[in-house]
Amino acid sequence: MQLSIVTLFPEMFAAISDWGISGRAVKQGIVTLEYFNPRDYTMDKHRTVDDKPFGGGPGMLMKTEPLVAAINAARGVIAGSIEPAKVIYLSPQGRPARNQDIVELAMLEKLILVCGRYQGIDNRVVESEIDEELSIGDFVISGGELAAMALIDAMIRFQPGALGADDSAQQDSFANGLLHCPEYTRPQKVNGQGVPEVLLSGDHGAIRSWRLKQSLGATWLKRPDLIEAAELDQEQQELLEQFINEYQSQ
Ligand code: 9WO
Repeated sequence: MQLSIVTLFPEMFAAISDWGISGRAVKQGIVTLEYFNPRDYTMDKHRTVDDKPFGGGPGMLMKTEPLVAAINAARGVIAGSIEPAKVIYLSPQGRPARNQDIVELAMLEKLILVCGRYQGIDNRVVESEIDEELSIGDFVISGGELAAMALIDAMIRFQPGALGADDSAQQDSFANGLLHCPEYTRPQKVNGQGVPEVLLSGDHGAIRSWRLKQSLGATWLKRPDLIEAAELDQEQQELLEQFINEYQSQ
């Protein structure tokens, strides 16, 4: 997968290109990251990348011409392919991204991610250059880079070969749309708190069933919207009913 990133701060992306699972995927060539810095597409002596908003007020916007030039350069480098690359802008005004969006984006051969800074970009650039505006949550951060990195990391995890076999299997178990069950490691007592007995039993069937039940219960408690959307099979419905009964009798 080829990811072209339009950003004033390409160095920030070392956080994903140099570390951990995403870093390994980059080194293995599973994903290719390329950067297009609007500052490199400026024409003036001061290499200006910001500009004042019409209507006045405090704050600046990204200067339009260098931004559009950088986006077009990103399109050009990956031209020669059948399909034009999809262009995504990360902003709090975007549609909230979900796991299924990541799954679908991860299947694309190429993608252009536009990272805004300051108070954002000229709306005509959104209308003419951006295919989709995505958010990673209802909060404002200082620029699109951290949001882009979160998306990229999540997409990398769906690339074949990016995860080890163990992690791949785990990722599968998240695909059911449920929250993860509680986990415990050593020591067996922490601040006088023990570990659920079943996890020490060695009974793999019982452990699997307990974990599924806790997943369903955690999702029901913390994310009722996800339970609503999930299509639970017979076993899952029964385990959730058990969880709810036990929860309500406590
Ligand atoms: C900055 C600002 C400063 C003063 C008054 C109003 C203001 N609004 C903004 C603003 O929204 N800046 C954004 C910074 C412009 C687009 C890039 N930035 C950004 C992206 N912040 N947060 C995101 C983001 C992206 C995806 N998901 C969540 C947040």
